[in-house]
Amino acid sequence: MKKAPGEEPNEALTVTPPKKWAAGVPAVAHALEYSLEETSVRRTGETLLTMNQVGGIDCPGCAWADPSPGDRHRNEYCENGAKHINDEATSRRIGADFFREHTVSELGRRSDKWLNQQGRLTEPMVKRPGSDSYEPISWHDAFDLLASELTSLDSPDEAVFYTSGRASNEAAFVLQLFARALGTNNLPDCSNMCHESSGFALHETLGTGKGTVSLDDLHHADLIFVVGQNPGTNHPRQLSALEEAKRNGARIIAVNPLPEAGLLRFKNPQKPSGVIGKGTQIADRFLHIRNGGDLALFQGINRLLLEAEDSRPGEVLARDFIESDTKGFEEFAAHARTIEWNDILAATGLGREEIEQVRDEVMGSQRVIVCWAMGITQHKHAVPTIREIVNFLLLRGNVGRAGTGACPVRGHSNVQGDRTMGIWEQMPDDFLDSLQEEFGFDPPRAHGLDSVNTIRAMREGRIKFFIALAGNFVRAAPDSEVTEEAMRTCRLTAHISTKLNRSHTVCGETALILPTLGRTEVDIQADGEQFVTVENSMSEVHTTQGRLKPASPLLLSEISILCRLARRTLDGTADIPWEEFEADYGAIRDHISHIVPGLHDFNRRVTRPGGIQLPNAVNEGVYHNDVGKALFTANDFAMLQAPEGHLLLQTLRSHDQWNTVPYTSNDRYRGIHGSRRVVLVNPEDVAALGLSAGQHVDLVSVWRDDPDRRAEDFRVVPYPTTRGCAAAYYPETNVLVPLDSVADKSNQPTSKAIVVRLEPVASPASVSTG
Ligand SMILES: Nc1nc2c(c(=O)[nH]1)N[C@H]1C(S)=C(S)[C@@H](COP(=O)(O)OP(=O)(O)OC[C@H]3O[C@@H](n4cnc5c(=O)[nH]c(N)nc54)[C@H](O)[C@@H]3O)O[C@H]1N2
Ligand SMILES: Nc1nc2c(c(=O)[nH]1)N[C@H]1C(S)=C(S)[C@@H](COP(=O)(O)OP(=O)(O)OC[C@H]3O[C@@H](n4cnc5c(=O)[nH]c(N)nc54)[C@H](O)[C@@H]3O)O[C@H]1N2
Ligand SMILES: [Mo]
Repeated sequence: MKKAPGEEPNEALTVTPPKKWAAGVPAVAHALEYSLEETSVRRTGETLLTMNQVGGIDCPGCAWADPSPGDRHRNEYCENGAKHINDEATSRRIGADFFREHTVSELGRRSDKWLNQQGRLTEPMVKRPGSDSYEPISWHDAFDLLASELTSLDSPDEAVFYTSGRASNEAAFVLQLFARALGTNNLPDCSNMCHESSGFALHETLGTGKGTVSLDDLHHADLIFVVGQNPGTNHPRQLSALEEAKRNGARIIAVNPLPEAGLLRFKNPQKPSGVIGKGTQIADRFLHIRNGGDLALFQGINRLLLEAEDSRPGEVLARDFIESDTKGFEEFAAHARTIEWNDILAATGLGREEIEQVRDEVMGSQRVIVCWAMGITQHKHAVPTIREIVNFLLLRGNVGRAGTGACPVRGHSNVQGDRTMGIWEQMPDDFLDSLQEEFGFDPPRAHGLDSVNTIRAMREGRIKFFIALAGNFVRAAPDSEVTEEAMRTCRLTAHISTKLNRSHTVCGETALILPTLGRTEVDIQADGEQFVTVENSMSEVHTTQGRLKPASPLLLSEISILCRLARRTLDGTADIPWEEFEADYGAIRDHISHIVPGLHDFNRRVTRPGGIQLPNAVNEGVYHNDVGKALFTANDFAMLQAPEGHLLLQTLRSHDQWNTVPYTSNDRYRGIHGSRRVVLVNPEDVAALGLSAGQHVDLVSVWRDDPDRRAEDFRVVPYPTTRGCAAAYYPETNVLVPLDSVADKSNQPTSKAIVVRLEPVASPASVSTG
C-alpha cells in the first residue's frame, strides 16, 4: 500500500474502552516516564520546579492562567506541561553530522514524530539552490543571505513573516516592527487557524478580541458551559479551576460530540483526595451534540429564554442591562423567534427536553460563563456561532459582572500576547499610528496576508520570501499537498526553530534553519541575563525566564536573530535601536509601554508577583466596537449535513502530542494505543456503512468539483461519537482539509467539518481489543 510521505507506519493497534476520568496518579507517572526518557533527572527537576512559579518558566504548553501567587501549588504544572517542557529540554542534539547523513528528501519521508525525536537543533544550516542537503553556515553569512534576498524583492509584499504562539511578547514585537519597517503587513500567525473566529465575533459584538473572564470569575460562576473543547488533554489546569468552581456550588454543562474523559470526572493529582478518591465529577450535564450543532443549540436556548420572558415579563431577561448597554435586541429577538424547532433538533441531534432543561438551569443561575475552543472556531459558521453565544450571554446580563463572561480558551502559551504585540495582518490604525509616532517611520496601511491567503498568494507566485518565528507552518496549514507545493515556489524559506519538523524539509530554492534558545534556557546578552514576557488566556502579562544551559553555544535567542537580521536588512533606513534591543530586552519593553494600552510602566510592573492584568473595557461597561454598545446580532440558521454514505470528519489532538508534533502513537484517555491512523466512528454508522472494527479504509474528502483528497490507510474504531460524525487526528488528516473551505468572515480553515467517505482497502491485520 502506498504511504503518504512522512507518515508513521501503523503499529499494532490496540483499542481499550475510553477512560471515564482524567489526570490523577497515572497521569503524573506517565509524565515522569516521558521526562526520564528524554532528559536527565536533574534537568527535569530543575525545569519542573520553577514552572509557572513567580520568576520561573511559563509553561510552554497551553495559555491557561496561573492561580494568584499565594495560591500556587508547588507543582503548578500538569502532565502535558511536563511533557512539553521536557520535549524541549531533551539531551539529544542534531548538527552538521546529522544533516550530512540525511538528505532533505530523505527527511521529507520521515514522520513528524521521528523528526521531533532527533533532538535540539544546534547550528545554523543552509540548503543551497540545486542541493538536496543542509550544510552548516555561519550566522554572519546566514544574515547576509537573508538580507540580500529581502533587499532584492520587487516589493516588500513579496515577503511573509509567520509567527507561532510560543514566541514571547518581545520577539513578536520586534518581528512585526521589522516587517512593518520593511513595508509589509504580511504577518500570518497560528491564530489564523486557531481563535481567529473568536477574535472576529468578539470584536464585532463586544469590541474586544479577547475573553472577558478571570480565574476568579470562573471560581465564582454558578453555571459554566464547556463547549467544543477537551480540557483533560489540552488545558488540564482548567480542570482544577472547574473543580474549584464546583466546590463553590457551580454546575457545569459540557457540549461535545465526544464524551471526553476530562469532561466526565477529574482526579486532581495535586490533592491527596485526588490521588486515592474517585475524583470530582466535572460535567453535571453532557450534551452529546452533532458536529457543528452549537449555533442551533444556542439559538434554541435563546428562543426558549425569549419565550420564558413572554410568560413571566420582567423576570427572565436583564431588561435594564439590555436597555443601557446593548443595541440590536429587537432585530435579534424577532429573528430568533423564526428559528424552527425541527431544524434545531436536526442540527444538534438533541431532544427538545434536553434544551429545555438547559434553559431551566440558565434561569436558575445568576452568573454564567461560556468557555469554548476549536470545536467552535474551526467551522464554516464559527463566527455566527460565537455571536450567538454572545447573544445568549447578553440576554441575562452575563457579561461585565463578577462570575460571568465569554471565555475563548487560547491554545499556545503566548498566542494572545503575540496579537497584543501587533502580530496581525490587519492591525487597527491606532496601533500603526503609535508605531509611527514612536519610531518615525510610516507603517504600511494596506492589510497583509493571513495564513490561508499566504498559501493562495504563494500558489500564484506572488511570494518570494518566507520566514517563520517558531511553528510548523506546512503541517499546521490545511490542504497539506497544496500548501507544500505552494511553499516550494518561494525563492527563500527560513525557520527560527528549536526542533526539526516537516517545514524544514519543504524548501524554497534556498532554505535556512536558524536554531534558537527555548524557553527553558538561560538567555545572556550584552547587558546581562534577560527575561521575556507572555500573556495568558486571561490577559495577565508576566515574565518567563529559563534556567538551563543552552542546548548549544551556537544558539542565538529569537530576539538576537530578529534584531541582527533587521539591522542588516534595513541598514539605518528607520530610526530603530536594534542593537540596544538585543542587548537589553527592557529597552523593547520601554517602547512597547508607549504603544500598547495597559502596558505603561511595563518594566517595573511586570516583575511584581502576578504581573500585569491588562484592562478589559467590557468589564467597565465600555465597548470599543462600531456601535459603542454590546451588539445583539441576528444569525441565519446553518447546519452541517454530509450526503448519504458520507460522514462529517473533525480533526483533533490526541493526549500525546503538541499540535503538529506527536510524542507517541497513544491516546490514553480515548483508549487508542499503537497507532494514530485511526478514524473514530459511531458503531451504528460503522454498521450502516458496511464496515467493521479494525477495518482498513482510506479517508476521502469531497469538496465541490475538486478531485478527491485522500488520506491513506486508517483503521476504523467504533467510538461513541454522534451519528453521522467521525474524528481523526491532526496533522495526519490536514491533507483532507480543502484550502478554500474556510469560516465565513474569519477565513479560518474548517478543520472540524470535512465531508468524507470511508473507502475500504485490502489489508490482512485486524484490531485486537482488550
Ligand atoms: N497537550 C496539548 N495541549 C494543547 C495542545 C496540544 O496539541 N496538546 N494544543 C494547544 C492549542 S494551539 C490549542 S488551540 C488548544 C486546542 O484545544 P481543543 O480545542 O480542546 O483541541 P482539539 O483537540 O482540537 O479538540 C476539540 C474538541 O472539540 C470537540 N468538537 C469538535 N467539533 C465540535 C463541534 O462541532 N461542537 C462541539 N461542541 N464540540 C466539538 C472535539 O470532540 C474535542 O473535544 O489546545 C492547546 N493545548
Ligand atoms: N487539521 C487541523 N489543523 C490545525 C488544527 C486542528 O485542530 N486541525 N489546529 C490549528 C491550531 S489551533 C494551531 S495553533 C496550529 C499550530 O501551528 P504551529 O504553531 O505552527 O505549530 P506547532 O506544532 O505548535 O509548532 C511546533 C514547532 O515549533 C517550534 N518551536 C517550539 N518551541 C519553540 C520556541 O520556543 N521557539 C521557536 N523559535 N520555535 C519553537 C519547534 O520547531 C516545533 O517543531 O495548527 C492548526 N492546524
Ligand atoms: Mo491553537
